[in-house]
Amino acid sequence: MVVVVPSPTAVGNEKLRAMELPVVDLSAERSEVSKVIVKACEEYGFFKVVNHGVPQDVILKLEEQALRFFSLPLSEKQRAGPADPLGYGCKNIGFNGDTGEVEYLTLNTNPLSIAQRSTTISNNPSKFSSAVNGYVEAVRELACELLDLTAEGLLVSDRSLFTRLIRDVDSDSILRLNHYPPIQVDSNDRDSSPSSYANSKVGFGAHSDPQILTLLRSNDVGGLQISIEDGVWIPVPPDPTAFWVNVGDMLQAMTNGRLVSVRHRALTYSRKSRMSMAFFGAPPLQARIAAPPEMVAPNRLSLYRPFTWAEYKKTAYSLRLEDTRLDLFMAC
Ligand code: GA4
Repeated sequence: MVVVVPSPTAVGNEKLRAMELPVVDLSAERSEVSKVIVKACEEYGFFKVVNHGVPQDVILKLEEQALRFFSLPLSEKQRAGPADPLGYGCKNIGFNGDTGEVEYLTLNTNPLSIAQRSTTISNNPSKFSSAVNGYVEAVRELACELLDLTAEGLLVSDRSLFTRLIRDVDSDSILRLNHYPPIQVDSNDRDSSPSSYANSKVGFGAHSDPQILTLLRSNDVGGLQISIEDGVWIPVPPDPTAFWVNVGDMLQAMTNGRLVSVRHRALTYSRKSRMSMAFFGAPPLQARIAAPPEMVAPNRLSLYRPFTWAEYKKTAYSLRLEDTRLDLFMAC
């Protein structure tokens, strides 16, 4: 059940609202789970998954490799950069001047590409690739399970409509490892508790994810926020045992706007580093994105024109992080 606690607090010009976010328990009865997923994706475009089945050791192996990489001196990390958009990036996001208090490593999820990149990332490339491959396989399975359940809940007759795109060998899915450094606090500054957000900085600015579905896992440091109403931000409490899932632009387009691609951002306000790993499930570049007949009706006409993922991705990279992009693909 989703309980809304309306307790807005002003932070600058924005409001923060404590809210209980939807939780999907994958050990529950299947038809019930598919209903909860659809409701969460319609109302929030966002939910938490528990009992997800991704083995803890698979997660910890990748976390250890990520920590090892981010602890290297900058000059060594830069061997894996600059992000083009794959590779190591520090503070610069995209190609149009966006910046944030973050460093990251973005990888294509194809094992061959991972093997090649690993040589610039680690002095034990096979250990690094094996940690990434193990994580990607497990998380891709979870993404597909969630998308199959979504198709069931939406009563889409082609149940593997979404999953097929992510399972395709040419899928453009990516894995992103993020490191948000701790905030620098003056020793006299007592007001640095997370609750005050006094020293918060933007780690990764407001945006929606262009892909189909994102699965995010972070350590026990908070910072993620979602927005379902303009100017109102809902803090997402950290939970290293769970995955946070968000609907991406492609799923919004393929459901003809029924499921919503949620705007989110990451702030840094902690004395501890925040580490997150995000799997972005994406279609192959040439895949045609269009809503299936079940998502369109006389009283719900097609909102978007058909397009390819390559076309959409190119548009996303031509714009700023916070820009809305799906509007540019509206049907006339
Ligand atoms: C947001 C989701 C993923 O992190 C990402 C990001 C990408 C990048 O950082 O290179 C983008 C951003 C993301 C959205 C719009 C474009 C592309 C930066 C940017 C300004 C890797 C992705 O696919 O889109």
